[in-house]
Amino acid sequence: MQPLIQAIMTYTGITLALSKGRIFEETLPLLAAAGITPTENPESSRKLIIGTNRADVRLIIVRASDVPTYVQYGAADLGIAGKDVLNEHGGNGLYQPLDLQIACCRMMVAVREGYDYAGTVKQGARIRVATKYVNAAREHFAGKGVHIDLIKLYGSMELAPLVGLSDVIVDLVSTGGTLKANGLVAVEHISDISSRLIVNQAALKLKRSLIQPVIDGFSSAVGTRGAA
Ligand code: PRT
Ligand code: MG
Repeated sequence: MQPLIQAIMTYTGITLALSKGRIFEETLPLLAAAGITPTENPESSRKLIIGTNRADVRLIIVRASDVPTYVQYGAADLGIAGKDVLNEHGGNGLYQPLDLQIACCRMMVAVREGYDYAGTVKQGARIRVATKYVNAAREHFAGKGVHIDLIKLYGSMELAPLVGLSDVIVDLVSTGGTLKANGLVAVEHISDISSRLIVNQAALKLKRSLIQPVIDGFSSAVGTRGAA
């Protein structure tokens, strides 16, 4: 086996799964509080396994929606994922010790400007809903007693009502700029979203001496920020 592959496969430290972009950026201060500094920036590096200043801690960079899967199967010991992603994944076998209060946004129902959402709901008409968040959407509309046809998309949901694919979308909104730029308006708030630390339960038992200090470091950083 090549030395690099062997080192990767026989790694005995802990592995934290993260996605690039906002989650990585907002996790950096938490990592710093736990005494961990990545040796490379995933935005500029093509590497998917990133070392840190600590020989016993490494990061893997995966798609946001794949983070729970890596942790569930123990390919990563810990991960950071949005509540939206965890809700769609189901969270099976994952311990969620901390709300990190990062990458905050709201899950909303949005429509084309001028679309009579309240009227359509009142009439009891079926509504076509395009979204990546099918579990959340199903749960939300079932709770309201509204019948829907769900159309699963993987991104750019904002386009769907503009070209007649759907009547409404369920999407995440942070500044509201994307909705506005596409002539959409939010008509209903479904839930507040933030990112959670997730931990593989078997790994927590086997590697508690390495994992618990990371949980504690993150926890005190979140607490301090909340008090500031
Ligand atoms: O991009 P990719 O398809 O790989 O996956 P992803 O979109 O799930 O990942 P990423 O990195 O974009 O988001 C990671 C996590 O950040 C999500 O799972 C959320 O928990 C959280 N988050 C916080 C957001 C937003 N804010 C957000 N604004 N995720 C996505 N958005 C998108 C939203 O879908 C919409 O298209 O940004 C757009 C709206 O932003 P505003 O500021 O214009 O309102
Ligand atoms: Mg994205």
